[in-house]
Amino acid sequence: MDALAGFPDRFEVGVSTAAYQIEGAVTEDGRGPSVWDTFAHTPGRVKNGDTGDVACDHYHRWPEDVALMADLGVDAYRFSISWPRVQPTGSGALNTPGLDFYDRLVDALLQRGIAPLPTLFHWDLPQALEDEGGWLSRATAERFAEYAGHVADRLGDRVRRWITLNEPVVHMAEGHAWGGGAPGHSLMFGALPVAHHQLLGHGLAARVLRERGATQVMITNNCTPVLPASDDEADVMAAAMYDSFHNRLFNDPILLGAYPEMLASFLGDLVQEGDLEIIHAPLDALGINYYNPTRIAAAAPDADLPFDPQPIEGVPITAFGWPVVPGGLRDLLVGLKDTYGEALPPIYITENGCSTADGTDDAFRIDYLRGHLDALKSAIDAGVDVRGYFIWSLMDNFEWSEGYSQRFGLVRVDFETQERTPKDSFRWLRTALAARKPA
Ligand code: IFM
Repeated sequence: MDALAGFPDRFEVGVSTAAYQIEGAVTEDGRGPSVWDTFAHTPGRVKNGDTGDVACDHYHRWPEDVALMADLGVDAYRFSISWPRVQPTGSGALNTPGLDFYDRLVDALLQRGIAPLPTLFHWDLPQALEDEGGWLSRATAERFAEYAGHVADRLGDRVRRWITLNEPVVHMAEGHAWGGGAPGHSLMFGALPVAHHQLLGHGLAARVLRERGATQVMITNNCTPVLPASDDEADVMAAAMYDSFHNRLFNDPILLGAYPEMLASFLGDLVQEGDLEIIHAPLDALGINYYNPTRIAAAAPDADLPFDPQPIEGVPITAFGWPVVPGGLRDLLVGLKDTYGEALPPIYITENGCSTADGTDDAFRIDYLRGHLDALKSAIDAGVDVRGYFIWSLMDNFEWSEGYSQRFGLVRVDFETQERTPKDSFRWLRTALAARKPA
């Protein structure tokens, strides 16, 4: 059992979840509605009409979930704070029972020796803020920083490291460009303000968190190595455009203090004096979520967007239909080092995992994780400073517009009874964690 052998001392292994995907209890103890409550309750938006109303009922069953993590033996737990649970309308009054919930969770994790790694925004914007323009409005960046301060005021005596945003590209693209996720806008390139305002929110929140004693501030970006579908110049250009849109739009301003050239003109007047300095504030570490590479061809001349994603043939696919390419993780990390050089801070893989068919026999997931850990090791051997690896996800949960149809968990959840059953991958990982030599 050597999947975790050969990693640096103190390399952290953890599991990830997100509030709307697991908590349920959406109307309990003063929580306000989020864009995802609205979206999921809109007929036709989510597969089978599923919602996060109950999800994994983690709001009530968290002691059992913490016990599962302790049994698994992970070093850390990445979870997200539900903004509408702690500040129901996204500004003004706080909701004490909501803050109490995270307070108890943090204490329980620390008692079990599991380091908490909270993400402050994983897509569940308070609906009241959406009604005022949401992330299309610059004011939301300021509200986000205020909210970050309130959470740090409550948890900052025990939590010193934070992730500001999860995958701002996906929230921009799915939520505002193509409309497949909440809040469901289809603005195409008109969604770009959502990128700038989230990044500004990150920068403003980073300042506030540091003022409250944070020692490690991160952002989590979803990154994909982009492969042109052919050597044809049009495909190569389209791939470069996609790379700018998906990866560089979020990495460049944070790491280099500038937007990628290909997109800068679309952002125009949005970027006010001083914004880029705020966004480019020192980052202690970069969170990367990796699932697969993306193969891009040029789109038809009359298409809405200039790039056209193509299937990747000849590799296994997950239950979701996503290609499994572990080497893409190595290529991505080495590529980031080549692109950003000294500007690249230490990296944490804050999500990696796969959906598999329902059941507890998930040899597919074990192969997937083993392959990606090997690829990660080879990136570290090639000189990339990677400090941790978090598996998506601790347990089966609400997979956004796919509802409960995609199962990413190390633990199976029966959504009728809420029974949790560890899968084979859970036992595999537990054995690998136990076999690690103490640092
Ligand atoms: O479930 C999501 C998660 O919320 C964000 N990253 C990708 C996962 C799998 O789709």
